[in-house]
Amino acid sequence: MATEKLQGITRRRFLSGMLTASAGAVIGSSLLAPRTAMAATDAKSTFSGDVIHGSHWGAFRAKVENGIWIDTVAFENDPHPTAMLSAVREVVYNPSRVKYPMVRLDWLKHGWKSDTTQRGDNRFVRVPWSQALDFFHHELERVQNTYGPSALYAGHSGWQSCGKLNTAGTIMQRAISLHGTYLAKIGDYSTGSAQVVLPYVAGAMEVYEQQTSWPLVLENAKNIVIWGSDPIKNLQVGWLIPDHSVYGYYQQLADKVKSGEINVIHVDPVKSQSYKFFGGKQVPVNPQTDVPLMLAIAHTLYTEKLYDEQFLADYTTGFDQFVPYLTGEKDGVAKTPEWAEKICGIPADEIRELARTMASGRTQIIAGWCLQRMQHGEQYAWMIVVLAAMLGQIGLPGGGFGFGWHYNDAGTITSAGPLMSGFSSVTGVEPIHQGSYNGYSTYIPVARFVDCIENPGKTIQFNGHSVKFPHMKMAIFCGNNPFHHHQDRNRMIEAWRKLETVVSVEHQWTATCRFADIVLPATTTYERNDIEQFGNHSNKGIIAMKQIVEPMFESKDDFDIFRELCTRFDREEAFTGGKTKMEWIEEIYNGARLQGRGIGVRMPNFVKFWEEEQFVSFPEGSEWVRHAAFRKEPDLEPLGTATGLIEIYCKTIADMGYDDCQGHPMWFEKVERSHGGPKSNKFPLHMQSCHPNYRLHSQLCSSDDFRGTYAVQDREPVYISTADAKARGIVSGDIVRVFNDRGQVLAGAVVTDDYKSGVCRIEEGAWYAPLEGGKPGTLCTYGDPNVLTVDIGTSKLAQATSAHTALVEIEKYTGPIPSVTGFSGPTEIDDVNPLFPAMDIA
Ligand SMILES: Nc1nc2c(c(=O)[nH]1)N[C@H]1C(S)=C(S)[C@@H](COP(=O)(O)OP(=O)(O)OC[C@H]3O[C@@H](n4cnc5c(=O)[nH]c(N)nc54)[C@H](O)[C@@H]3O)O[C@H]1N2
Ligand SMILES: Nc1nc2c(c(=O)[nH]1)N[C@H]1C(S)=C(S)[C@@H](COP(=O)(O)OP(=O)(O)OC[C@H]3O[C@@H](n4cnc5c(=O)[nH]c(N)nc54)[C@H](O)[C@@H]3O)O[C@H]1N2
Ligand SMILES: [Mo]
Repeated sequence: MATEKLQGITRRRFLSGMLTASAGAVIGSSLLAPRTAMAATDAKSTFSGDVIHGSHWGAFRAKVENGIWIDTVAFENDPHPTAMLSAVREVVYNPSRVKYPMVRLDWLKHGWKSDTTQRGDNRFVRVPWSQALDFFHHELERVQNTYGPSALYAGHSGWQSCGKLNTAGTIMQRAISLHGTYLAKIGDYSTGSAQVVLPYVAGAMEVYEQQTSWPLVLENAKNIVIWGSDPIKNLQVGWLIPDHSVYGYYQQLADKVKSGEINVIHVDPVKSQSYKFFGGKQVPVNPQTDVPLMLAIAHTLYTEKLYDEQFLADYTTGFDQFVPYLTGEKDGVAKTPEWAEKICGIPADEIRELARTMASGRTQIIAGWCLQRMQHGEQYAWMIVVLAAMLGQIGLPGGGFGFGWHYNDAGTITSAGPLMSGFSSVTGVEPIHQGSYNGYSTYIPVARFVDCIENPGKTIQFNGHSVKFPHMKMAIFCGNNPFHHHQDRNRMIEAWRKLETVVSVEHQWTATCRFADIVLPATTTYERNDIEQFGNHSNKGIIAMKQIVEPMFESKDDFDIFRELCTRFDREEAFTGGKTKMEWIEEIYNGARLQGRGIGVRMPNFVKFWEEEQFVSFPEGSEWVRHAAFRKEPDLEPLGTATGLIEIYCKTIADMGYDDCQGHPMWFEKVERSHGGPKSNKFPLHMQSCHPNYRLHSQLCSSDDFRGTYAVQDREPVYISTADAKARGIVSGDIVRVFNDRGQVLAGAVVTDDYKSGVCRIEEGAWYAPLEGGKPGTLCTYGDPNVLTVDIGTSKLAQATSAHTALVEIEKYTGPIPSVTGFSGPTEIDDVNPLFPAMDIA
């Protein structure tokens, strides 16, 4: 651990796990004084010892003394643990813990007729569990009977904890769908536009799939182009438990870059963690202008005849329709490097050089997701495929494109072990309520959900369909945090007032809890038993996730919360399937064991696994090349597109007739864009809200001690370039106000040469901490970037989030400095009659 003085503020910085030789050196010693543990625990257990568990940050052994978790040691089979692991213990004990079932003050008085402008002022009343669940059930009944299923929104998903049994969102959906049908969501925030466009273009979503094995890439690639991706930062976490072995390959890549064997190019306006880790050359493109840059590369490949005509003929369709756009024959604008330079900021000669380099040998394109999380994000994903098709190396080791390299241990070799199934949201039991949707859509694109609340009756286009927004009246959130992840916070606060009842099932008192009516305290994964696969794409084995400490306060497992809800409408048996939680874990394990037997992988029986071994590892699998089967036998292994080929021109999309996503990839101007684009006169800085280096979204933000290692004067850092800071009289350590027409936040300045001038960043997941809770436009005292982002769909095709289309201005903050409001739990009002005689929820 290094201690660094920064403008009078001490910022403890943890060395990143992957940079150190031994795991023990990072996580082993107690990094954090366990003061929160001592202060908050109500441990009844006197257990002392080590407990194995797993998380999105990796597997570990918790050291427990007298029922209190005091330290965290990385799992011995994790060669590159993340520093974030030291923050997970705090999730159990921190002051933001949801302790009891709570009901919002005015909702308790007036039920669904409450004053919804009170939401967000954080006044809540503690109620008994039975009462809270009665309210919940009552509201489900009322909404189904009064409005029908389209008024109930219960499909929202998110980064619930891992564990094959306790998947919070699945549990919630299983219980709610036993009661009634509801308004569902489609898509996700992560890859919302790529996952809609790529099946038309490349036949698969591409984003969540395994990638070519790293050993083959290291052996065959001459160039690796990392386009808007930061794998070193983003591979720290996984959807399941990451095993972090992939960092070994990145270490080898670093060696090959150093020795000149592999040439890495990072197309990124920022010097990323990956750039710093394995080096290479940076192409600092202006934000949101990658499509012009790619078009100019394509133009160069075309005019200099550097493209693979044979590959285009054999494996693709529609190049002919794309060329007239490229040359300008179609719209009078040739997409030359000179044309692109003015938009993307990269000199024309450098663009030509980049094209020639990419065509000079085997080139692997590694594409990230941030770029498809902006307006017209579909075009970027599509254009990456077109470039790779022109280079003609799709399906060769170390060539072609991949959209999932920075995610879930991708590029590791998948083991030969069985895959565990998990608890399911589907029971086969009919719901009690199956009312009519009254002509409204049965689903909404997930990132349009606030649009839906705000504009009932409005019809939008989505992927060739019309979606008519229903009147949403009740929403349930479990295992996600919309008051961090959704865009344009102030618009959201106003729209939210139209909802009659909001339920949040959580273990951290997030802003979503503050804006809910009924808050139910869930256990953390560390307070219950579960089982999970170790390694995502790698599937290295199975690990026991054993309960570390007793559930704190009145928290209950999601499983029990929803089981008890189901007893209220006589569906408990259907919910549990007649099994206890431990029986489910055993069944899930035994399913894998049986599968293992079929493929020659022997696993111990459950008791031996659970009580003694606690981890089984699987034998090595074989190396694999993405798209190789298609390249080898395009007729026998066609892609899942309409033609079975890569679609450079897509008739299906063209026939939808959308102005903002047409038959082939194109450059569209954005509603706002830095470096001379729209609105840049008023708000000159492009604000990135990339994924955090020291959190998983909003998770771990409430770990006070860990937050103290990166916060600046208690605020979320805003990274700003040296030139932009100087022009504004800002130095590192200053509290600044970041603002635009949508809102304003305080943040702590970190001035850095890593950022191109005109680009700044506040990492997503910083908790919303309003100065005046519930008031639209109020100052956020901590630095939630989604106060500043725009809430529009990417296009009519995918309607995904456009979070990364956002301009801001930054100024030194000179007003009175408010304390941070976000991390202290609810304001408990206790002078309300506990029998709730005034409640009028009928
Ligand atoms: N501006 C901007 N916004 C973004 C993004 C961006 O790049 N920029 N990225 C988007 C992306 S890609 C994503 S995936 C989303 C992420 O959005 P979310 O998935 O909503 O983010 P998390 O902070 O992981 O929220 C998970 C919540 O579940 C809770 N939780 C954890 N375990 C349990 C459990 O066992 N039971 C229950 N009941 N709750 C639990 C956690 O405490 C936490 O509050 O954010 C999106 N928002
Ligand atoms: N540590 C950590 N890792 C995570 C997560 C986390 O919360 N924390 N979340 C996980 C999840 S749910 C997801 S969806 C993925 C997200 O994965 P991504 O969306 O790919 O990740 P980001 O970090 O947002 O952005 C990646 C890179 O894009 C660059 N970039 C931004 N704008 C532009 C641009 O206009 N042009 C170019 N060329 N580059 C640009 C950024 O500078 C950054 O280096 O990460 C996963 N991994
Ligand atoms: Mo995501």
